[in-house]
Amino acid sequence: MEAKRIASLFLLLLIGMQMRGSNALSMNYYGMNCPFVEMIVRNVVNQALQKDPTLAAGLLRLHFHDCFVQGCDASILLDATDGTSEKDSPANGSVRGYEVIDQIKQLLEARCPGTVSCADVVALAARDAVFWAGGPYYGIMTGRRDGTRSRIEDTRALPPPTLNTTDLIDVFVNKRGFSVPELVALSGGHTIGSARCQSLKNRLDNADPTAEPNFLQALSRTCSAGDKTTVPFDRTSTTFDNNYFRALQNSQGVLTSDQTLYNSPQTRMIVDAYAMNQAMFFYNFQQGMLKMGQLDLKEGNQGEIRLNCHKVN
Ligand code: HEM
Ligand SMILES: *[C@@H]1O[C@H](CO)[C@@H](O)[C@H](O)[C@H]1NC(C)=O
Ligand SMILES: CC(=O)N[C@H]1CO[C@H](CO)[C@@H](O)[C@@H]1O
Repeated sequence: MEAKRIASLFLLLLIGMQMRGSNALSMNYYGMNCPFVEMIVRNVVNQALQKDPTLAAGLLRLHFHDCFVQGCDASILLDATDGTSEKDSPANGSVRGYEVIDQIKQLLEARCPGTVSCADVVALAARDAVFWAGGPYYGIMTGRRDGTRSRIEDTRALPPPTLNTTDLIDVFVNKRGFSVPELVALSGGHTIGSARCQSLKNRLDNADPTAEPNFLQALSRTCSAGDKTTVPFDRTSTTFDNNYFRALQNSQGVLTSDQTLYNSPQTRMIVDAYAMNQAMFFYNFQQGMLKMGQLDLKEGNQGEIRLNCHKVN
């Protein structure tokens, strides 16, 4: 009897160690030392989005660009005096929401100094922004640690908007371990926000045949105002819904990397499924976000809890 008890205790211990994994993220990581962290993040995000609903897209993109470069370590937030940090890269041009992260971090440092990482703030803010815009709510693990490296050349890891499905599958599936349905769902992040004309220039210059002609003409007209002019990704660009996929079905995707998902046999059926079934899109988006939020995390005690998100301690 006793031996059996000890064996099952041992088993529980093993499972516990397994669940903590190599990078020690967990649910409610700050439960003991900063119990109100999620409430503080949510309040600041909600207030900021009430003032400017378009910032939801900024906060979501911030998390994506953080995680795809050197892992989710807030490296995108670091400033360089000589213009050579990640945020100085053209790939990060138009990334928005930095001031919301700053405001959250300031409140957190007052409440529980030196406790909550900037990378966790970015992850939580993205989650809350998606929910605020009408998307799915999902619990996320915390305990990320902040990195100390932020180099402009590392942003090569970010996919350019000219990629076709084959290349997107290489970046997301072969290199990062996402499933193809997760790749399509994550691209559905473009259900909120907008792109600058410079990001879709390639389509106008070549009169992209995969774009619906009237739509392309409208884009050209809008973009005659200049490269910095913005174009919404879909009709409801502050609402997180599945209209993005309907737009793709109508050949009204904004970027090459959007429309290609409908025009390629590997992903067309998935676009159709999400256009028909929003719950399926939400579920796979959530799965993809959970995976994205754990890309290349710092092991053990590597990294730090940055006191000011703009600079290393
Ligand atoms: C699949 C590969 C992807 C490519 C090639 C791509 C590319 C782009 C580009 C070029 C822009 C417009 C930037 C500008 O011109 O201002 C953009 C915006 C955006 N991206 Fe992506 N993206 C990708 C995946 C993702 C993912 C995975 C997410 C998040 C889950 C995401 C979220 C966003 C959001 C929310 C915006 C709008 C930002 C705003 O309105 O400020 N993107 N993306
Ligand atoms: C995708 O683009 C690459 C170039 O980046 C090209 O070599 C490849 O043939 C394209 N694939 C398809 C299916 O168009
Ligand atoms: C926030 C920020 O620094 N963005 C920069 C991104 O890269 C472009 C192009 O190099 C800069 O002009 C932006 O200032």
